[in-house]
Amino acid sequence: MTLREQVEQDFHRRFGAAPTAVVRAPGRVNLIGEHTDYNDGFVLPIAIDREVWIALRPREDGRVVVHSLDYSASLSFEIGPLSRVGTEWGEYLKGVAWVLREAGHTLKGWEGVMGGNVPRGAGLSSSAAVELATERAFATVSGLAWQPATMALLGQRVENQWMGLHTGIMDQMIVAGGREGHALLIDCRDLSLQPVPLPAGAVVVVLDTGTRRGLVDSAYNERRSQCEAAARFFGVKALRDVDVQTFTKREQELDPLVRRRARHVITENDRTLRAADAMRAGDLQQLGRLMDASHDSLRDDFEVTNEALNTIVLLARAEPGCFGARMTGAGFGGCAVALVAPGQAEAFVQSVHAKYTQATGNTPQCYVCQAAEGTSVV
Ligand code: GAF
Repeated sequence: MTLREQVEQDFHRRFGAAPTAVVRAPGRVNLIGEHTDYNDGFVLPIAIDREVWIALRPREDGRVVVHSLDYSASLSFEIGPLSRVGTEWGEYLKGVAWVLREAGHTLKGWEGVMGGNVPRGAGLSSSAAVELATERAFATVSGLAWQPATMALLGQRVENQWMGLHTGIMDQMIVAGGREGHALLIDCRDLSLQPVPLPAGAVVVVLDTGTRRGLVDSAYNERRSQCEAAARFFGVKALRDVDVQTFTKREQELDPLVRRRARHVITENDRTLRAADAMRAGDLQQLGRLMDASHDSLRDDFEVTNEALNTIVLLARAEPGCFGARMTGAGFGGCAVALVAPGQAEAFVQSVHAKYTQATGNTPQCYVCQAAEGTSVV
């Protein structure tokens, strides 16, 4: 049974009728442009065919009642002044109600069933998928206009101000605005998007190391502060405003740690723009080389990889048909992404799975994914 069928069936069982709407929001894999979004830089993610689904219908009493299939738990709250009580899954839904009201919207209540298959804490944006699916549910029952960038910014506010995580805008932008069959080159300063078709000569393979990040928030915030220190040194608003040449001229004046952090971001922005060009030109060798260089920079300069990510990336690169591989998302665990020739993808997945299991004792999840459409009502 598909996820859609599961949430619809469970809805029927709980509420005694068919849902009046079904909404979905995808997870994402970032192909390149890591830790650049909060530096006003460039990213090149795809929305993937791993999703969060909600089957729902409006309620007349101003309450939201949701059952989560994944947590086998229900949540019920009244739309009105809300307070945050923890970090549970339900806080994302309450946070969305809070942010939409803060933005001046009048919300109607609804009841629904939610289920998803975006692995949690794996760097595939399961939380942005929950945020955007919930926004779409509220928008559907309350008649709100759906403008992806506006909704992405509100989703980011939930993350930043309700959940207390100081993340950038990439995840919500791609989850809201993804295009089937395309990556999106996103300018994280002005939020403009350029869809770039995925070349037919490659498929995207997710390699989940099975390791999960710990203590990421503090390490993530520390990286942000180091980037801000570097921007102050160069006298610019964000590292986006420093090009590779300017950096090379003055890098010796920087504190060595801040220098490495800045070098990653500045070269990564450059790689991301070149990667989009390579993708447009169908130059998969070049795209793969840039992905490899991105990983090495995240490992050596930005220091956000772990042993498992470094191992799976090296194993992937050694396989026939692999153009390039790198970690994806915030790092410190979770997933890598590889670009692989379609005819060799099956053998690639089997071989990386076996070799990684043997090398680390961890069982990875390796699968080909498709570039999916952003958040939608079906
Ligand atoms: C996480 C954050 F949520 C994003 O905003 C981004 O910074 C990413 O890490 C690193 O590129 O997914």
